[in-house]
Amino acid sequence: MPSAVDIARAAASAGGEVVRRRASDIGAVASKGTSTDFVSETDIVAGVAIVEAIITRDPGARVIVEEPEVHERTGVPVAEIGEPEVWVIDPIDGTTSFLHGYPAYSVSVALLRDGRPAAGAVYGVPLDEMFSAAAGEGATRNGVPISVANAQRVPEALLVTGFPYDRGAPLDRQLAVLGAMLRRPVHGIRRDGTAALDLCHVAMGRADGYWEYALKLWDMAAGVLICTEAGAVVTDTAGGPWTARTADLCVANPALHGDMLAVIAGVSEGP
Ligand code: LIP
Repeated sequence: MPSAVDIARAAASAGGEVVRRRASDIGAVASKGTSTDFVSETDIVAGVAIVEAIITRDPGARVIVEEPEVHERTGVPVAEIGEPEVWVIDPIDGTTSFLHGYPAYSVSVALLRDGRPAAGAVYGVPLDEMFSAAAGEGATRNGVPISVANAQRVPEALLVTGFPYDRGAPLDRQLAVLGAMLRRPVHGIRRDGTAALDLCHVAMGRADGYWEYALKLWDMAAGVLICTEAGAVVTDTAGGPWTARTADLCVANPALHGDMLAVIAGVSEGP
């Protein structure tokens, strides 16, 4: 059987080919319960291709896919996070960007073993970038090793972040932290709408750090491993250890990570 990271790359690539092929004809779009959270037919078709690529190489694989329709179409049941081995899949991370034709979206595939990422791949479709990592084996972009940048403090840093679909309390908290980072003052802040790729930008030093609230496991499982293997510290926004149930994330090289946490900690708990 191929290695877990080889399977992750093959699956992310299979999903990426579907996304690329359908970028100009994305198919039907449905709301996922809010006016800002959507799923397209392409999300589902890509998810099916990803699951099929995994099952072919890892028969009997247990999976969790963001889109429940993928489980329905493949007949593969929804796994539990805590199972010994489970694949966690986001067929299109950055769905909103994809729907609008904004070139920032990715396919994220991770394998968790006992709740910890063991292998992962994030395929950045617009730039044809395959980021991947296996635990203890480093991280690569298109096969070339990558590592985090060395900005030491927020005023030296280019940061990436994102905004939650929930425009209530999580957004209030995020806007307060965003203002504090801007007033620090940070070099700059970018928002591309795909946590998976945001994490890969940090892993290869294009961005110095990343924080975001209210994330889902499938948004970040692969990117967290890629960042860790590239030398980043990955915690929740209070500095606690990352787990598969973490939703609020802070990621950077060790020195900058501490300064980011200090800025976040200095922000009052919203209005
Ligand atoms: C997206 C995340 C992004 C966040 C968006 C959205 P999706 O995931 O990757 O970081 O800011 O609100 O949650 O929904 O495109 O898979």
